[in-house]
Amino acid sequence: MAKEIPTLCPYCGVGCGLLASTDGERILRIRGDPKHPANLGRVCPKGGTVAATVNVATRLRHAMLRDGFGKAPSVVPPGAAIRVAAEGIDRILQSHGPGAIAFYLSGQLTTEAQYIATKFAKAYLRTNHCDSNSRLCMASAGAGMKLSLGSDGPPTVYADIELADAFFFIGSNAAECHPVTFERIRKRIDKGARCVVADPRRTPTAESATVHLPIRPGTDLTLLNGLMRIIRDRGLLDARYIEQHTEGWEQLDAILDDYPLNVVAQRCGLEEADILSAAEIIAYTPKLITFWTMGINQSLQGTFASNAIINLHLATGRIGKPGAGPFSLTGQPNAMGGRDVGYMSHMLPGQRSVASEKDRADMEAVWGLKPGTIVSEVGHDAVRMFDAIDRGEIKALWVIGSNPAASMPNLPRIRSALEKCELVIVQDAYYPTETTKYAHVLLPAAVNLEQEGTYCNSERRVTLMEQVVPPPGDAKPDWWWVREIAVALGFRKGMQFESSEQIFDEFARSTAGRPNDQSGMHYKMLRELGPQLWPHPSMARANDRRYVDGIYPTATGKARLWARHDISPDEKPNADFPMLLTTGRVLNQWHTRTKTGQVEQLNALDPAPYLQIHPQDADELGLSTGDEVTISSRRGTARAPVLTDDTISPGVVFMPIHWNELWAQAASPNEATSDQTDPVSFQPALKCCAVKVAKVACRATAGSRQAAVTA
Ligand SMILES: Nc1nc2c(c(=O)[nH]1)N[C@H]1C(S)=C(S)[C@@H](COP(=O)(O)OP(=O)(O)OC[C@H]3O[C@@H](n4cnc5c(=O)[nH]c(N)nc54)[C@H](O)[C@@H]3O)O[C@H]1N2
Ligand SMILES: Nc1nc2c(c(=O)[nH]1)N[C@H]1C(S)=C(S)[C@@H](COP(=O)(O)OP(=O)(O)OC[C@H]3O[C@@H](n4cnc5c(=O)[nH]c(N)nc54)[C@H](O)[C@@H]3O)O[C@H]1N2
Ligand code: SF4
Ligand SMILES: [Mo]
Repeated sequence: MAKEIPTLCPYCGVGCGLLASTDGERILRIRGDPKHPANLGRVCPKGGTVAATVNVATRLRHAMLRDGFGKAPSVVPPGAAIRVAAEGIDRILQSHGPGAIAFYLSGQLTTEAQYIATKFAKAYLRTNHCDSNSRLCMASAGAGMKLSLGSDGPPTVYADIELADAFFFIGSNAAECHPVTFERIRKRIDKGARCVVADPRRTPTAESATVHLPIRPGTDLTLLNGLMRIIRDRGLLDARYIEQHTEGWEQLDAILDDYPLNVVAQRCGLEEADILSAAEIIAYTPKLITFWTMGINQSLQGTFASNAIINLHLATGRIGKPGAGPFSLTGQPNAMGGRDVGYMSHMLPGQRSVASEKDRADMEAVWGLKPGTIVSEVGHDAVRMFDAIDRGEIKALWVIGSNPAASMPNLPRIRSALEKCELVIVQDAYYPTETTKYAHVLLPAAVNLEQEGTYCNSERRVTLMEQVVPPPGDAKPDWWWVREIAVALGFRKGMQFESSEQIFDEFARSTAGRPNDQSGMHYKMLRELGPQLWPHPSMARANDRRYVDGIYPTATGKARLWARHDISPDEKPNADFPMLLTTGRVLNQWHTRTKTGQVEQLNALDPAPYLQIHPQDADELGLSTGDEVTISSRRGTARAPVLTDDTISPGVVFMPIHWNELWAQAASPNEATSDQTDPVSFQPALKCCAVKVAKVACRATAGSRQAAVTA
C-alpha cells in the first residue's frame, strides 16, 4: 500500500502543501494537500507535475572535479570532492584571508541549509561575503518593510484575501506567478471585490482587473505619491492612526504637492481618468490589500516604492486589520526563511544586522563565539560580489542552489568573473546548468522531495516537509555538504550537526525575542499541529496578523511614513537605444528551467522564448511574429523570435527570463539587462533597461535545449 507523505511544492512563495504517495523508491502520485492553509488542496500546473522533475537524466548524481575552465569534469567519490573543496578554501583562506571567500545562496534551499551555510560563512570562515539570489528578488521589499515597519515580512495572512473588498496589484503578475493565491483572489473578484493592476503589460492578472493602469516602467513611485496626494486632498486620511501609530507625516505631506494628477499621468504614461478610476477603488475601500513583487522590487526605486506602498496603508489606518494591509508576495518558496536566517550579506539570523554591534554580540553569544568574531563590515551584495571576483579580490565562490550565469544582470560581466575565479564550487541538483560550466567542484544536491526540512512561505508560515524518496546516486541534502566541508576544515564544534532537526532547533532558538520569533516551533509540533505562522514565541500564541495593536518593532514603537521623491529615473531611452526592455515570467516555466524544462506538459504550454512587442513598434521596425531579432543595450545583445501583441505598451518590449544559454546562444535577456542597483537595497533594476531591437538579416534557427546539452 502506497503511503501519502506531506511535503511542499518546490516552486513559488505561495508554498502549496503537497501529498506525495510513494512505494519507498519512486514517487507514484502527487496532489495538493487539502489541509494546507496555503492551497487547501489546489495546485497549479507546475506543482502538479513536480514528480516528473525528480528522476530525470539531467540530475546531478555524483560529485565531479574539473581542472580548470574549459576542461571536461570527471566523476569522483564524495570524499574526494569534499577534500578538494576544503583544501581549496583553506589555501585561499591562508594566503588571502577570509575576505577572498564568498557564498551565493538561494531562496530554494531549506531553512536548515540556509542557516548552516550562513553560520559557516559568518561565524567560522569569518566572511560576510555571503549573499543570495534574494538580492535579485526580495531585497527591496525586505528593506522597505524594515524601514517602514521595523521588521521584514508582511503584516498580512492569506486568510485576509477572503475578507478584503479590493485588491491593488502593482508590479505583480500573480495570475501567472502566484497562481493558487490568485485563484482565491479571483473568487473574491467574482463575488464583487474590485481590483486595480498597474503593469506595463495587460497580463492575465490585468485581465481580471476593474482598472488596468499600463504604467511606464520605472515610474511606480510617482504613481504611488500621486495616489497618496488624492487620498489627502479628499480628506481620507486616518488622522488618529497617523497621530498615534506613525511618525513622519509632516515630511510626507510636504512632498505631495509635487504630485498633481496631470504631472503623475504625464510621467507614468497614463490617462488622468484611469488614475481617478483606480483612486476610487484604492482610496475609498477600507478593506484593501496591496500586493507587490518584481515590477516594484527590481527597480532603482524599489525600496522607496515599497515605502510608498506602505504609506498608503499606514496613513489610512488600513494595516493590522482584517482584510487590509500591504502584502509583499515572496518569489521563491523559502526566500522568507532565508531572510529569517540572515542569508544576505548585511544580515544575521533573527532579522539582525551585521552593522549593529549589539546584534553581532547577540549572535556571538548564541553561537558561543569569542566577542568580536563576527566581522563588522557588511559583506558584498550579489552584484558587487561578482565585481570583486572580476577584480580578483574574491578568489573562491561557493554557489548553492542558484544559476547566476543565467539569472544575474549584465551576463558578459558575470561570465568574465566566473572564468577568472580560482575556486568555483557549484552545488546543484541538475547538470548541466549555465553555471556548472565554470565549476571546479560540483556537489550533487538532493531536491526537496528527497529530504526533510522546512520552508517559510509568503504569509510567514513554516511547513515541515518529510522525505518522500531517497536521493539518487551520491546526492545529499544541501546542509550535509556544508557540514562535511566545514568539518574537513577542522570546524567541528558548532558545525557538526547530526540532522536537519538539530539545525532547525538552533535556528529557532536564535530568533527568541526577535520580530520573527520562531522559538516556539520544533519538528514534533510542526508534525503534530501542521504548518505554523510566525511570530511564534515559545510561551505565547501571537496573533496571526501582525501589528493589530498598532505597535511596531521600531525604537519608538511607531511606524514610519517616508517622504520619498522620485529622484533617480531608471535607464532612459535615447536615439541609440530607443525602447525599454522589461523582463519576467510565464505561467508554466520556472526560472532557468532546470526543472520545468524536463516536463513535457509544461513545455507544450510554454514552449519557447519570445520578444513581445506592440504591433505599432513592430510595423515601424518592419517586424512580424516569428522574425528573429537582436535586443542590444549598452552592455550586450540578446536574441529572440518576435511576438507582436497589443497587450504590451508601445515603446516597451518584454522578454521572459526562462530560456538561456543552454537553449541557444544569447537567448537570455540578461545579456542586455543592467546591473545598476537600488541605493538602499542594492537590488538590480532587472525590469527596465534601454535597448535597440533589430531584425537579424539571416534567420537563425533557435536551438533546442536538448541539442545544446548534447553538443
Ligand atoms: N510561473 C512562475 N511563477 C513564479 C516564478 C517563475 O519563474 N515562474 N518565479 C517566482 C519568483 S522567484 C518570483 S520573484 C515571482 C515574481 O513574480 P512577479 O513579480 O509577479 O513576476 P514578473 O513576471 O517577474 O514581474 C511581474 C510584472 O511586472 C511587470 N513590470 C515590469 N516593469 C514594471 C514596472 O516598472 N512597474 C510595474 N508596476 N510593473 C512592471 C511585468 O510586466 C510583469 O508582468 O514569481 C514567482 N513565481
Ligand atoms: N532579467 C531578469 N533576471 C532575473 C529576474 C527577472 O525578473 N528578470 N528575476 C530574478 C529573481 S526574482 C530570481 S529569484 C532569480 C532566480 O535565479 P536562479 O536562482 O539562478 O534560478 P533557478 O533556475 O531557480 O536556479 C536554481 C538552481 O538551483 C538548482 N536547484 C534546484 N533545487 C535545488 C536544491 O534543492 N539544492 C540545490 N543545491 N540546487 C537546487 C537548480 O537546478 C538551478 O540550477 O532570477 C533573477 N533574475
Ligand atoms: S502556486 Fe506556487 S507553490 Fe502552489 S503549486 Fe503552483 S508553483 Fe507550487
Ligand atoms: Mo525571485
